[in-house]
This record gives sequence, structure tokens and C-alpha cells, in this order.
Amino acid sequence: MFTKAIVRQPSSNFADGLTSVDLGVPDVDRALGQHRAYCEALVRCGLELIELERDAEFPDSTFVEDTAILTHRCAVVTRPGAASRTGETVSIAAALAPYYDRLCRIEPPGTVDGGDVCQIDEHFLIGISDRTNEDGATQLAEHLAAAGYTSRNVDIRGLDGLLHLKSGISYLGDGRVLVTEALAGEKGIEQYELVRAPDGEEYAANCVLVNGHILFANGFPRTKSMLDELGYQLIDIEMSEFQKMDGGLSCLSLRF
Ligand code: CIR
Repeated sequence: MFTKAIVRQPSSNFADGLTSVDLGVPDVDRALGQHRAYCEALVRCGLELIELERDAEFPDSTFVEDTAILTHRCAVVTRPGAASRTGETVSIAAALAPYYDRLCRIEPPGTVDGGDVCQIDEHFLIGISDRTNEDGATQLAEHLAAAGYTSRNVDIRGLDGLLHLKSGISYLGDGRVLVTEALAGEKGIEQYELVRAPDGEEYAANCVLVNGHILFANGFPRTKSMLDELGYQLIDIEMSEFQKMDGGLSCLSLRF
């Protein structure tokens, strides 16, 4: 069970953040409304919110997931792979300090974005991407091993359209993962029970399992009906403005 989540509203200059997609300029007011609905959904799932100050120094800082890996036994403050985001970890480390005795860090030359790290029970998949390098993945694997977890790397650098590993995979519990076709055949993933997001609905593969509910991006009816049929309790969230900035549902919070 999760009891808390760290979140941070999008800043006034949210539209100046990084993006690789061509979906137009996000509307900050609309993004704030979508963020509010996302926070309300987390509260509905039983979480207490820790809300950090908006921070215009870092236009991508609403995507808090990339700055830390949180587990029941340890927290790892990352070193995000995009230079414009490295400084985001200062406020995150301060916010985590009261809750974790064991706060590890990714050190140079390692880089890790939390979006590349997918927890499956006691095991972690670590995406090697344009943001997470092999040195960072090795450091993270060592921190996780010291806390009793196993891990393996999944190299996503050749896979088009995936910023992060979790842009294309989410753990649904009970050994089942929601995954894009592009990732379905990768070593380290194929052994799970796979629910495949249909072509054209790849964005829906990033969803968030929170205390028996699934936060799910609005507008992906085929994936939604697959999950409905499997009996999941979905909470639909409008994500259009975050999608324009390459962000998915998981990246808007750090749950612990
Ligand atoms: C970035 O490119 O870093 C942000 N615009 C989006 C980060 C999304 N994070 C995530 O999927 N974990």
C-alpha cells in the first residue's frame, strides 16, 4: 500500500520544457486543471499529498518521478539525464529526507531518470535510454541489491517513440504488465503475462497502479476495455497537456 505521494504543479513556463513530440504547445491553465484532477485521484486512492512549490527555474519539474526511485526499503535520488533537469533533485532530496533513513544517490558520470525504472514486486527493470546510462543503471542496481531487490537492464535505445522505459510498460500486479508491442518481445519482459496496448494507443501503456485502482489516461478506448474486462478499477484522467511535453501519468508523482 502507498500512503503518500510527492507532487508539484506545472510552473508558469511549463511549455518551455523538453519535448520530442509534435502535439502543439501546452496550455498551462489547462495543465493545472488536469494536474488538480490527478491529485484528487491520488487522494481518492487514499494518499496524503506532499505538494512541493512550483518552480519556474525548472520547467519540467512537475515530472517529479524522474528525480527519485522510492521503495519500501530505500530511496535513491537520481541524476536526471537531461542537463536542464539535474537541479530538480535538490528540493526532492530535501522533501524525502524526513521519510527515509537510507537516501542513496546516483553519482557522476551516472545518469538515471525515474521514468526508466519499473518495479515488478521485488524486481526492477531498468531502461537504458537517452536519459539513463549504463553507469547510472549499474549504480542503481547496486543500491537496489543492497536493499534486497533484484534488477535487470532493458536497452530501449533502438526503440522509436519511447522516451523512457515506462513510456511503454506498467506493472498491473499479479505478474501482469501492460506493454506496447515494441517492448513486448524484449528480454526481461516476455516472461510476464502481457496485456498489449493496441497500435495507436501506445500512450495508454503508461498507467499507475495505486492501492487497487489504476490511474488511466483518457482517450484510449481499446486499452480501457481490455483492462475493464480484466476487472481493474480505472480512474480516467485527462492528460492532453502533459502528453504534449512527453509526460505520462506515472511521471506526475512519486508514490511511497
Ligand atoms: C522530459 O523530457 O524530461 C519531460 N518533458 C518529460 C518527462 C516525462 N517523464 C516520465 O515519463 N517519467
